[in-house]
Amino acid sequence: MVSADPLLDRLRDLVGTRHVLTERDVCASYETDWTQRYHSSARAVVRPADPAQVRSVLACCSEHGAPVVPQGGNTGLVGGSVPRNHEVLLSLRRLQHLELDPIAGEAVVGAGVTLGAVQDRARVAGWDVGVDIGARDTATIGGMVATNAGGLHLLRYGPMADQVLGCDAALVDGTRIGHVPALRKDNTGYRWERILTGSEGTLAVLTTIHLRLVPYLSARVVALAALETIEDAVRCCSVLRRRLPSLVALEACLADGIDLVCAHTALPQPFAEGAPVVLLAECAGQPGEEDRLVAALGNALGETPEVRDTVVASAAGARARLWRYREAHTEAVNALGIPHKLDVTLPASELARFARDVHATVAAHGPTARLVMWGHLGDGNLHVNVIGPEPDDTRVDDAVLDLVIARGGSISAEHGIGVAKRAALARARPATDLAAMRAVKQALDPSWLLNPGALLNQA
Ligand code: 2HG
Ligand code: ZN
Repeated sequence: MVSADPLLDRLRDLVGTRHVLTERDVCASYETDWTQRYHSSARAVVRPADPAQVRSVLACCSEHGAPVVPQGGNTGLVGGSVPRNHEVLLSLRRLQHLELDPIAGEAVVGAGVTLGAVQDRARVAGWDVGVDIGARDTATIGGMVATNAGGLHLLRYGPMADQVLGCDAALVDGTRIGHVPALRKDNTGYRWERILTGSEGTLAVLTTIHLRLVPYLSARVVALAALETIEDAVRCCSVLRRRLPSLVALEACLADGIDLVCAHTALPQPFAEGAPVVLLAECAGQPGEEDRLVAALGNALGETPEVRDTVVASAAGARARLWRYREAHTEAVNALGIPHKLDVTLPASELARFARDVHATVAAHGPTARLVMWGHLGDGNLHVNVIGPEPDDTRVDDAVLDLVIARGGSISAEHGIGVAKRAALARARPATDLAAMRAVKQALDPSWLLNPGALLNQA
């Protein structure tokens, strides 16, 4: 067969014909992001089997001057993992190496392994991954490190950056950097895992990650608390954080989001009286500690004057039902249309004022602009979702992000910058910071072939 694209012929030699995809229907799921807001066709989807093949693919693309977009589970929400200008899409999903060291409490994981797969393996051995996210069964460890995912347990264990002990990665020309397995203490110069975490595939391609694990706390108790205002919820979070060493999650939903989830999932309202703000708190401990956790969480909530009502669950099914009110927000919003997703952090002292003012900011974009907001309140992280404005109309995004900047917040808490927030980054970080970031990019990827257009622009 005569091919019109010599690069693809070389890539077929490297990874096998079956793993260089060009048929439009087969490529479609790699080319559109989870929100459906970002999509474009790839030159090809290339699926290397292991780190050595990743390095060869990159070397080959470099020789041809071909830009490459790395991709894990494609659960990103900022357009950072899909093509934008006919790039080669480098899918890391076949990197499935998974090795657990139950004595050290560590795991060496291929970039394409899902979080759920690591959780399953670790839990059997009494360990767990410190970060948990709703997309656990699709999101890959490589993608989570590349975007420094935060998730549901950040207040206890920190983001992905705090879980990564080391990494193996490939520079754009195929050079291998980093080393796995890594040592917990190792001060021998630049730590690549630190530099690459959160770099969104713009500096190198992560192939293997060495993770620290945390003890698996299988005894869990979840409570929903009904509150009147965000101010009350912020105060309640502070009390719970001080009083409950077993606390692992503090999430907040608002009444309109709960209504939407109930309509979407057919769940009943969690509180007969309704509640303007619903706080979800989860505590975790060793097996046998359930009663103690129920009592501790119940007492802490009971002694918090702002709390109007509570529902507490410790059995697995009942806990999952309570979590569903929170975790179903993303899918319920997606069912309304293509959302504008603004994942932001505010200082605790500004959360309530921001949550009030953002309604007016969104309403200014027309009567059809609908705001649904929820988030990881214990971390000051709100997920502002707006449905209504056209996907490529960025005015509402700019207005919300400018409000965040004015209140001393961050325009990206845990989803990254991608292409969605690249322009706003220039307003959020000083020009000197951006110039230094560009210098690092230029040094590692002189032709700007890795994930071009994501995070930074070349100008
Ligand atoms: C979550 O916390 C995720 O549910 C997704 O970060 C947030 O869909 C969103 O906006
Ligand atoms: Zn989140």
